[in-house]
Amino acid sequence: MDAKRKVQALADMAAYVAKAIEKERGHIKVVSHFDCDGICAGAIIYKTLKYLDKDFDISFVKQLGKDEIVELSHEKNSMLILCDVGSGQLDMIKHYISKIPVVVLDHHPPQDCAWDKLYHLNPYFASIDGANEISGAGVTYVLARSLSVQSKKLIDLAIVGACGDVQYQNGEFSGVNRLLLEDAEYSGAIRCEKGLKLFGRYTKPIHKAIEYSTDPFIPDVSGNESAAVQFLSELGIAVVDRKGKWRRLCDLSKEEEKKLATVLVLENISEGGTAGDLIGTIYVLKNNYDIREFSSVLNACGRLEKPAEGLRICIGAGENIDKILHEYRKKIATAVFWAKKNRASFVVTKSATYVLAGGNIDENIIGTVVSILLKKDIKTEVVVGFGNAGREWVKVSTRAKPKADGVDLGAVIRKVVVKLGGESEGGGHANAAGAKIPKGSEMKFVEFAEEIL
Ligand SMILES: [Mn+2]
Repeated sequence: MDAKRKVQALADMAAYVAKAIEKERGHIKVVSHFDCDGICAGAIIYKTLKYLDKDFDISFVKQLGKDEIVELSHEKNSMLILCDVGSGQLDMIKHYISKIPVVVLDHHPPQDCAWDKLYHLNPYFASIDGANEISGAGVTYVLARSLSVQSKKLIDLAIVGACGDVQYQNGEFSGVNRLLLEDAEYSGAIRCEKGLKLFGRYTKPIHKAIEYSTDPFIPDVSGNESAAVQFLSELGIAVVDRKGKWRRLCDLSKEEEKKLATVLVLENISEGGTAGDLIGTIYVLKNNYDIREFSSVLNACGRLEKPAEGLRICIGAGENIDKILHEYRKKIATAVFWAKKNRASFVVTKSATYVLAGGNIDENIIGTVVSILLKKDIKTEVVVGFGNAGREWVKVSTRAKPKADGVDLGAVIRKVVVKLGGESEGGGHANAAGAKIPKGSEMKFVEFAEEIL
């Protein structure tokens, strides 16, 4: 079946789910995931239920576990809508919330479980690959279209959600996401341009875009404003125009952009990347944010535990994008600073550096922090970070240098985690993988990982 027919099949199922929502007159509780995809899904359903004039409220969860489900079961709602979560928790939902209709809009692998009050929309039922071809926001969008024609203009959020879930890979979307992108371009919700793929093309002064660049990470320039200004002036690129206004990447001449691109590409190749990482197609939203840039803003909202602020930003009611990014950078910088000062507490072996951060770096950012450390401060090919995740768990994030040969961190994580009674996250990749392990088992993790590495 081609993608178009699959989408049609999904839309047909959505029409059935939509009827249940249309009929509902009581209070609807919406619960969505707190990452970029979940925030986009939440914003899509929020706007759509507003169009329909429904009585509802929305909240976000880091995960949908037993505690969250039990808490929901005590609330007085007439209907529950779950976005970007739920398909993998059906048994538990059925057990605790069997009296009211439950709508699940999710793209994670579904449990084989159904009951008469469950309205379950999942791409799996339409032979669509939920890991790569559609996100939770995409599924929610398909449903929203069934509920209201006005929801058509929310299509850009379906794309941003997919981007946040890393379904935009090597500069491309596939399957349903690609169809959504074509629709979004056609309707003008997203425009497509070619150029240097640096964040802040329209939204930041060029020296700020350079300063904040982590891909590529420019040694002695990234993270340093005056060095960024110097870097540009050495290239003969003025940071202010004739009227004294800050210039943005979009204000540069083609020649200037080319000059800058050449230097950045060389830098990126020396880090193990390719020219294609930095030059190519850019998808720009109506608010002038690149979709990748906007999805990183929403991910920052999640990691700062401010998903509701992310929703406000999505619906154009939050003007605090810069404030959020500033706060996020500060949080990351504080954590990196801690790691640099507490190097003595790391376990360093021939194969890896183990950053035992405990309560000093939280689970939301440990992955980002170890990625930054690996670029400059860590000599080994592999880094493993441990940060507390609640009272009982520790989040483990592993990263390998792009040049690291023969290392498959996904496989390492899966093997070690089974022995410790933890849970690996997603599939895991050769260069990056994460998991949760029981608190106190960090040194056991080091021991088992060393045997494999
Ligand atoms: Mn998702």
